[in-house]
Amino acid sequence: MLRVVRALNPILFRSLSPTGVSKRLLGLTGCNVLGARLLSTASASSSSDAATGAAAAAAAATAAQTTHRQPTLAESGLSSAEDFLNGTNANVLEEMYELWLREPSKVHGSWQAFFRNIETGAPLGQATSLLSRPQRERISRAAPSVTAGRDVLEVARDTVRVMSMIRAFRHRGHLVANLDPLNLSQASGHVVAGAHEESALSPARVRYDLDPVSYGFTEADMDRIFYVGGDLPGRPLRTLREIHSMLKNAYCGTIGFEYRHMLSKEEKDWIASRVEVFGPMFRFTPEEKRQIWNFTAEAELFEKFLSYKYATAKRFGLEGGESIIPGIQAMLLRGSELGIENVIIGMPHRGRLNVLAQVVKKPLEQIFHEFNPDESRTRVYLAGGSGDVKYHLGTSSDRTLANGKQMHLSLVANPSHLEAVDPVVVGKTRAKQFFTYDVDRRRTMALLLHGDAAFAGQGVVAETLELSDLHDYTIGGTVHVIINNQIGFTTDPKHARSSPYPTDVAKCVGIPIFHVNGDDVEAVVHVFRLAIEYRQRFRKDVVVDVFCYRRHGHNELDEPSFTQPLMYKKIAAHPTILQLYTHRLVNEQIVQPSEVQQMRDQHMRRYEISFRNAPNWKPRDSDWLASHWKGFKSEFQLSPIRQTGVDRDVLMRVGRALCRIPESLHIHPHLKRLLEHRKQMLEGEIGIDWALAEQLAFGALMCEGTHVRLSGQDSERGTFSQRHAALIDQDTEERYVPLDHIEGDPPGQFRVCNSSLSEYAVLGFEVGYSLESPRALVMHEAQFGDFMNGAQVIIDEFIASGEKKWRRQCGITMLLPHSFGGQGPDHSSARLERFLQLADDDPDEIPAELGMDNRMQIQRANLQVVNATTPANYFHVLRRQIHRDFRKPLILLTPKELLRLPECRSPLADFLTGTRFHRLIPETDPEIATGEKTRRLIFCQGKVYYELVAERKKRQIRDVSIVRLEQISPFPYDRVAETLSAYPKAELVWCQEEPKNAGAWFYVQPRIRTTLRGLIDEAHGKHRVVAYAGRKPAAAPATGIYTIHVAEQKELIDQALSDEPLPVTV
Ligand SMILES: Cc1ncc(C[n+]2csc(CCOP(=O)(O)OP(=O)(O)O)c2C)c(N)n1
Ligand SMILES: [Mg+2]
Repeated sequence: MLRVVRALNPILFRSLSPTGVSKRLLGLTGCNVLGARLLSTASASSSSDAATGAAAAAAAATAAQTTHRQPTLAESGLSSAEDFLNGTNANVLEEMYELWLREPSKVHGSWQAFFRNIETGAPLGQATSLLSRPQRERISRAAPSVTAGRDVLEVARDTVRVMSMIRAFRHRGHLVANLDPLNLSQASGHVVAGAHEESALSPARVRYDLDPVSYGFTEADMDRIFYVGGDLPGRPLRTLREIHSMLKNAYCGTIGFEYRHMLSKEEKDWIASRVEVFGPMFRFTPEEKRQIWNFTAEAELFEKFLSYKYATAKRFGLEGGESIIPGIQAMLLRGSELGIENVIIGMPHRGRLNVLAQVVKKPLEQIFHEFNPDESRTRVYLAGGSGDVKYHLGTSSDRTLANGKQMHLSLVANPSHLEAVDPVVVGKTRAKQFFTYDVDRRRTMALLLHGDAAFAGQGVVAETLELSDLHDYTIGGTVHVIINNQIGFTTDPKHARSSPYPTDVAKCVGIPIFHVNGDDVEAVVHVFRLAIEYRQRFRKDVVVDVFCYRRHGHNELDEPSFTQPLMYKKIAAHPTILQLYTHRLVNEQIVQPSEVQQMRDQHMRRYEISFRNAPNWKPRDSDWLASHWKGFKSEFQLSPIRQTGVDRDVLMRVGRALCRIPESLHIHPHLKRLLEHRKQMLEGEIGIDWALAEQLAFGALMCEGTHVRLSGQDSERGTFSQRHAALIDQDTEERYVPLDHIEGDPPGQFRVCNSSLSEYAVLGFEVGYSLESPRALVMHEAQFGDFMNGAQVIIDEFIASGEKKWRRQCGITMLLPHSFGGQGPDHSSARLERFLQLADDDPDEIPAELGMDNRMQIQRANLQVVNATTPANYFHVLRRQIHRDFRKPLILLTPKELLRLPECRSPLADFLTGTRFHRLIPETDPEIATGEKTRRLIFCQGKVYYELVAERKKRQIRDVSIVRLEQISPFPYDRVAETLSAYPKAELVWCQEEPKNAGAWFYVQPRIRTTLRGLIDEAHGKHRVVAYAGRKPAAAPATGIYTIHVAEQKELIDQALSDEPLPVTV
């Protein structure tokens, strides 16, 4: 309240000269306001307080009735010794106060008490309630007579109406802000979708809401003063005209602030304090204006230059939206002052070349070269990859900004799939924050640019936003920029979204949205600065929606008038942003007309020089594997195969942490048994199971300095209640992560996190995380493998093809529960076939080098698909991801039934130094016939192996060998060849539980055939063929009827173990 008094003192009593005051108070306003204020505060207090407050308000309101000049203290006939209740006039009040300040004893005791209370910070209403009892009693005696008057109610009503008007501007002012540079008809659906005439969003309706007339005010009220202290910044007493004009400027100018949906009062107040400014909201120095002008020119002329030089090329130019470039530049500069050192950028096609050139400072020579690539040089650059179109490529750079600060910028490569890069950028940002100890996330930020249609339409936008405030996924805020050109290809907003703005989806996480007219480049710069200030202060996402237009068609070769003839007529007649701004600065005499051409020539010359040098551009080595990736091998440099076994002491150290919990932690009794069980496994009494093997792998990697991150729905406990990587106290729900308590504080950190219920964004996030540094084992786990097709875009575009397109390695590991246990069509299959179909190893060609010393098969492949059938092999394949000098995506099918199968255990010895991953596990039963005595050789993968073995044992079959393909892709030709040679007379069978049109059959069949062809002679079975035992083709991955599942499973096992040879289709 001190604030109110402080504000009130100079303004109400000092700053207004008596004449000024009397002018203002003509119509009785000061006391009106004071009265209303007293009334409003009193209404919230106790009844006796209310009476006092109301009395004072009524007194003020009575004065408000006077329509002529108010008397001074001398004229009033009042003496300074006048009792409190009789002081009803603003001038008198003012003079009384002045007098009290000079000589307190000269005013009546009641006034002394009142002013004292005000000065000590009492709210206005309470200021009277703090009077002495007799004073209050006199007030209450007087109250009935004055409160009965209707003026009191009018005062209260008018004040409430002013507040309602303020509220209307805050909530809805943006709907009639001057946002659209083209001023398209809103009813046509170009600007605010759904804003047709009858709707509540129609501009006419909104404008009426914002008009004082709609609150019952007339022109005569416009100069009345209202008390708005605490509600609006600046002087607490304002005329209605001032209030209305300030609100109009603030909310209906070229910026539309949409933020009242936010829940945090602190954040809303912060924004309001920056928006509701009496006077110009932003003012730039002449130097700043010239800088903005220069950036605008750079952006516009760059597009012009490209259009001259490459008239027939698609570049998805920025024309119409160039002001985002000065906006981003200003944001970086302001960000650097606020601590930002790294910016990771993701963006679509629109304006990408411009951002690359002006913001990321990708060498112009390289950009121009990519328009006209020299084939042989490009092949070198691609280093065996397939490359991508120029507007998908990423890059990074270190810039020195105008203020001398350094900033690292990286633009992440992306596919055509709009918005798919969003979670990837966010994950990469999180990883960078982790590896640079950016604990409060103020040094590294993400900047995501979006198209208006894509932002509204693509679900991954919402999924990514939902990650923004989650403990294990937050990055302390992303700045989102929408290049809102009011069109998506050929589709108008009214057909592209149901929400008024493209940005409405961002409201789901309660973040501010700043809409801005892209033609007002200064407003754009202001808003970008505000956005970064908000991000740095509150560490949350923020959206800048730049309303602009697309000067050409979707690309420069497209004809936009086929579909938007009226819009494009307007665009053709519309001056460019640079023209508009130049005109403005010339008018303001900040730019001389003679400089305009000079500046243009200067930029064009610079572009021309780079253009001429473009043919000489050579790729830099540093482009390939930068920063954390130094020393990692490309597919042309051998990375030796290493053992992945671990010293017993290390395993025991990890094991102790896994089995020991503090006494103070009260865990569920079942978990106590689980820990006991794990102890027995480590002591060698029983074999090690899947879940323990996994955590031993994690712990051992941590001891070696690797950061281990596992994220997915329910990953802490594990879908099948097998993992329990975090233990929960039964009394307090405190979370205890055993791997955080390995003795000796290992250098690698462990993070296991339950994710939001998203596959697309969460997998994208983890891919981004794994792109940042090779020094982490980053795993994403699907709750069931079936659900991963929700992330198919990430799988196809980043995991399967990212390295080949963009020359960036990625070691993401996907854990996909997969097996046919009768749980129905959607809890059985991780769609193994999809991953195998994406694998790029050649089915018809056996790699030349497959020895331990020269094998580079995985290095050259695009991904690995593994289904380990033993805990030890699982342990080793996880460790192998890190124990190599390259990174490669690993698709790991993981078990369900095997998690608790006693046969699926591995002895401790299989984890120790000297052991490693086996791509193929041969027959292990010594009782089974070998060599020529083997009648049938079954190849299989996954859980069905255990079922085959159990049935073979039951039937006492000894002449059928069963071999497991653990690494399905790249296909282990050498190990399969060895096996085939070892059983020269055996009939070959591939057995799988997946339907025939799924699983691995289509993938292994040609490769087994190729392997057989490669065998040296007939004796080794050169012309043998492989038969199929398994389910028939099916539309759904599995049946929903358990009994049918059982019957099918029995049938395929029967086929595989049948006495008669199986039919072969070649
Ligand atoms: C997921 C996806 N679907 C469809 C497309 C095809 N496509 C390319 S650009 C485009 C229009 C995008 O409109 P907008 O997001 O407004 O960006 P603008 O081109 O207007 O800048 C479409 C539909 C795509 N690239 N990605
Ligand atoms: Mg668009």
